[in-house]
Amino acid sequence: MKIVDASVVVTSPGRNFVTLKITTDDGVTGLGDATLNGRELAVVSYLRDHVAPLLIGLDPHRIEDTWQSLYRGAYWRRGPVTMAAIAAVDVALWDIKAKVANLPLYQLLGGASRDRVRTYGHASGRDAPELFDSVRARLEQGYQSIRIQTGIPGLQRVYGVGGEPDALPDGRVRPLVEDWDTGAYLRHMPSVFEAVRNEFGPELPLLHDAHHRLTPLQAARLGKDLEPYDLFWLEDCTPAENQEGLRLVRSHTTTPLAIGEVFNSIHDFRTLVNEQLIDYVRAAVTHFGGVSPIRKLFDFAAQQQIKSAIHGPEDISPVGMAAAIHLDLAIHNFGIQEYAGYTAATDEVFRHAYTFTDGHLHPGEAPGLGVELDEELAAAHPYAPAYLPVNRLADGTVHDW
Ligand code: KDG
Ligand code: MG
Repeated sequence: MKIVDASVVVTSPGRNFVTLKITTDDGVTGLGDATLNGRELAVVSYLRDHVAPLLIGLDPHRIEDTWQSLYRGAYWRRGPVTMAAIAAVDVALWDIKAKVANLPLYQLLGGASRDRVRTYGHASGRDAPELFDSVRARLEQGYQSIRIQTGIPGLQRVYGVGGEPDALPDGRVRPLVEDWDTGAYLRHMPSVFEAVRNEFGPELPLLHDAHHRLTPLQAARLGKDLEPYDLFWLEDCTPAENQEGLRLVRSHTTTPLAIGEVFNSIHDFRTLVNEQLIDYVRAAVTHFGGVSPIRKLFDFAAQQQIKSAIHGPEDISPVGMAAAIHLDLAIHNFGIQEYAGYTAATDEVFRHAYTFTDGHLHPGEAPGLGVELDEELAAAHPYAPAYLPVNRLADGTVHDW
C-alpha cells in the first residue's frame, strides 16, 4: 500500500479549519486536523510545500517511522506550526490504518477502558445573572461539569466575554483588544464562585481558566482563595513555560491544577509531571504532533497519577475532536474531555460518527476516526482572515492572553 496524494483543505464554516487528506493507491483516505487558530495558513504552507511531497510513495502503515522522520528529519524541532502539521499526518495515517483494519480507531489503541467519555462545557457571562443563565443553558444541553468565565467589574472586555474582533473601515481584520487588571480579577473571582455555589449547590463540578495571566505568587493566592468552592481545576494559572514556577503555586494550594494547551512536546511537561506539580495534562492531539506522541505523554503522566484532559475548544476541528474521543475512551488515566461543541454548519461540513449524550461523548463504531469531510460544502466556506485577541493593561501594556 502506498500514499498517492496528500491535499490540504481550508474551510471556514464560522471559523477556519485546516484538514489534511491522505489518499492511498487502494483508494483509502485518512483525515488529520492541522488547525492553528489565528495562524492557519502557516500550517497550510508547511504541509503543502514541505510535507506533502515527502509523503508520496510512503507506506501509510509506517506511522511511527513517518512521525520520527518528519520530526527528526526537519532538524528544526517542535513549535506549534511544525507539530500541528505532523499531527495532521499522524492522525490521517491512524485513520487509514483503522479503516483498513475495519475497526474504530479506539480498538487499535487497546480497546475501550470505559463506556463513555465525560466532558465539560463552557459557561460565561458579563455578570452573575448572565453567568447563571449560561450555566443553566449548559445543564439543559446535558453537561455535567462546567467551566466558569466571567466579566470583571471595571473591565470592558475580558476572556470568555470579549465580543467580536475589531474590523477596520477597509475591511481588514485586527485582533480584538481585551482589558486586564490582575488585582481586580483576584478580588472578584472568589465572590463569583461563592455565588455560583450558592445558586447551583456543592456538587456540580466547576472549572476555571486563568488563561496564563498570573505570576506564580498571584496564582498561589487565587488557588488558596478558591479552595472553599472545591474547583475541579484551575487551568493555566501561569504562563507555564516557567515550569519551576509551579512549585510555588503547588506548595500553597490544594486546588487541582491543569496546564498545557499551548504545549506541543512532551519536554514541555517534564518538570510539571516529574515533580507532580499539576493534576491534568491539557495538550491537544492537534497541536501535540498527533495520537502517537500524546499517548506517550499520557503514559508518562500516569506514572505520577496525573490524568488526561484533552484541549477541545471549537477551534479544534471535528477531526481533531474525533481523534481525542478515541483516545479518551481507550487510555486508562482519562480525566475529562473539553467539548465546546460546533455550529450546525461545521457539523455539516464534517459529518461524524461521534455522539454527545447526557454530557458524555462516544466515538461511535465507524471504521477509522469516523469523520467524513464534505469537500464541496467545505469549498462553499472559504478561508476568512481572523486573529485571536490581544490583552492590554489600563496603561496600554500588552499582557499575556
Ligand atoms: O485558540 C485559543 C483557544 O483555543 C483557547 O482560548 C481556548 O483556553 C482555551 C480553552 O481552555 O479551551
Ligand atoms: Mg484554556
